[in-house]
Amino acid sequence: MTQQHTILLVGESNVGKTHYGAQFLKRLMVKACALKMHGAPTNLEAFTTALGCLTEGRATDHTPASSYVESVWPIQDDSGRLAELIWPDYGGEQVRNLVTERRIPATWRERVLQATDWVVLIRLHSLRSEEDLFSRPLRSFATAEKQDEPAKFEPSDQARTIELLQILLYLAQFSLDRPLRKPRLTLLLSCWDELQTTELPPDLLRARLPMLWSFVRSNWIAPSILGLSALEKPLSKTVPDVDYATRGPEDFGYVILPNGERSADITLPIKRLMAEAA
Ligand SMILES: Nc1nc2c(ncn2[C@@H]2O[C@H](COP(=O)(O)OP(=O)(O)OP(=O)(O)O)[C@@H](O)[C@H]2O)c(=O)[nH]1
Ligand SMILES: [Mg+2]
Repeated sequence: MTQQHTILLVGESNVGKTHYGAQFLKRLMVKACALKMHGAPTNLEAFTTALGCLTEGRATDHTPASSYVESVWPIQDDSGRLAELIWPDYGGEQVRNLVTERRIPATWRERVLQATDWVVLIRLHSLRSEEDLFSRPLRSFATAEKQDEPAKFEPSDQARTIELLQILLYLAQFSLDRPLRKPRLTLLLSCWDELQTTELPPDLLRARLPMLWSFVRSNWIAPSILGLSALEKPLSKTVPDVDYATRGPEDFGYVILPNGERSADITLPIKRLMAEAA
C-alpha cells in the first residue's frame, strides 16, 4: 500500500526551503540516499533552476513571495514501504503573513488540513535574540514607559514561531488536551554549518529557544529535532564553488540526528516519518 505523505513544510523566508528541496531531489535522482524513487516525479519546475545553479556550485534565488508549487515524488524506503511525497516550494513571506495578518488564505487552510506530517525549518543563526532584562539595562525599560506614544513591541522571533504553531494547530482543529501523536512534528535546525557547534540539536534548541522547546515538548508526544545542512557550506549566487562543480552537489550536505550522529543522507528526516507511520 502506498502511504501518502503530504509534508507541511513550514519556514519563513531565507531558512533554506528551496535549497533543501533541490538537494533532496538531487539525492533521489542520483540514488545517493536510503530512499529510492519508484516512479516518475512530477512538477519539478520549482526545483529546476535551483538544481541547475547547484550543479554549477552556485546558490539559487529567493522564491517569489506569491509563488506556491508542489512537486510529487514517488518514493520507497529500504523496507519496501511506498510513499508519495508531496513537497512544496513557496515564498516564505506567506508564512510570516499568516502570523502578522492573522488571516488564513483558503489555500493554506486546505494545506494544513491535508498534511500528514509537519516539518518546520528554523534557522537559528538568523533569529534575533530577545530583548529582555538580561540583554538591556533596566534603565531603558524605565524610559520607554515614560514616553507618551505607546511603544510598539513586536513579538520576538521565538514568540512568533510559537504563535505560528498555535495558528496551525487551531486551523487543523487539534485538541491540545493531551500531547499529539499526529501530525508528527519534525523541527529541522537549518543551515547547521553556520552554527559551528558540537551540541546535540535538541540541546541547542532548548538552550536557544527555551519557550519554543517547552511548547513543542508539552504538545507533541515525540517531536523530532534534527540539524540540517542542505549545502554543507555557504554558496555564492555569482561565484561558482569549484568543489561543487567537480564533485556534484549530491556530495554535500548532511543531517545531525538527535543523538549527534552525522549522516550525509539528508533524506533521513523523511525516512523516519515513513517508518513511524507504519
Ligand atoms: N551555509 C548554508 N547556507 C544555506 C544552506 N541552505 C541554504 N543556505 C542559504 O540560505 C539562503 C536561503 O536559502 P533558500 O533555500 O533560498 O531559502 P527559502 O526558505 O527557500 O527562502 P524563500 O524562497 O525566500 O522563502 C540562500 O542564500 C542559501 O544559499 C545551508 O545548508 N548552509
Ligand atoms: Mg525559496
